[in-house]
Amino acid sequence: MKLLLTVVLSLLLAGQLSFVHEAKGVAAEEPANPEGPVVDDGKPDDRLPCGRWMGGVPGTPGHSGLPGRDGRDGREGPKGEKGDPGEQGERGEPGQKGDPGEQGSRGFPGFPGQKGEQGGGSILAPRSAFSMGLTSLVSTTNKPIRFNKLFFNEQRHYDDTSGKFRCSIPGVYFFTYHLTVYPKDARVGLYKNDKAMMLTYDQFQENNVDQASGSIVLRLEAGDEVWLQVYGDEKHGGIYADNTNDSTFSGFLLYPNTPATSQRR
Ligand SMILES: *[C@@H]1O[C@H](CO)[C@@H](O)[C@H](O)[C@H]1NC(C)=O
Ligand SMILES: [Ca+2]
Repeated sequence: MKLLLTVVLSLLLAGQLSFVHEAKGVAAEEPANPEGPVVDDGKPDDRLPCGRWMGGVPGTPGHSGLPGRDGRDGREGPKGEKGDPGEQGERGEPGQKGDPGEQGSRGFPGFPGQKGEQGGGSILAPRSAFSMGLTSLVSTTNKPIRFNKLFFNEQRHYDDTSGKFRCSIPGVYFFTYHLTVYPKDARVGLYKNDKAMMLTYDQFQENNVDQASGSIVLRLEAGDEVWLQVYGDEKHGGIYADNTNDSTFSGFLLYPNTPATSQRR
């Protein structure tokens, strides 16, 4: 197509050139290019009408013209096929640690455990407990207070004649006392085998009734004795009781010694 256009343009240009030669009256001159347009060199007369001219030999094709301008863009082609997937990228650096999440909901309860093995020793647990009270004012200061009002003394480990608890089952014991103080100060000691383990002091207030109390946990061996006794002289013997104001002394075995623990104190 482009070639054809070039040929047509060349022919047109050749025609124009021959016309120019005639118009300037230089048609007689031999053209520099031997292949240039051949002109009748008989009698040049540019005033003669074209009709009278004899048809000459066709000229040689002219030079190629300048390249034409670019054509318009073609229509958009159909969409191409999907390409192959790209290669996997390099592994990135690990991110920062996130905030702790919220606590989850409570789970289901677990299955019950297996039944334990039968324990050794006696089926009946060793027992030792007492709870005694006073029936009247304490008059003596140099010997154990005799609690002879019975609340509980099934094993008879508390002796209300001597006023002492006597240990039969080695183990750990709990003792407690709650005393009414009247009409003078009270200072009482909890003794274990002639040694005061703890002391309680209450100052009596005039026109009043006071209380003194104490508690202790002790490990005892068989034969150990525990009791309460006024600590000091007679002016500290204000330990009192009547029908409506009790003073009590209680104790019980918390747990017995195992064979391993009975060695140590
Ligand atoms: C014993 O308690 C009663 C109230 O129950 C009281 O009126 C009385 O004064 C108390 N006894 C003594 C010696 O204070
Ligand atoms: Ca007091």
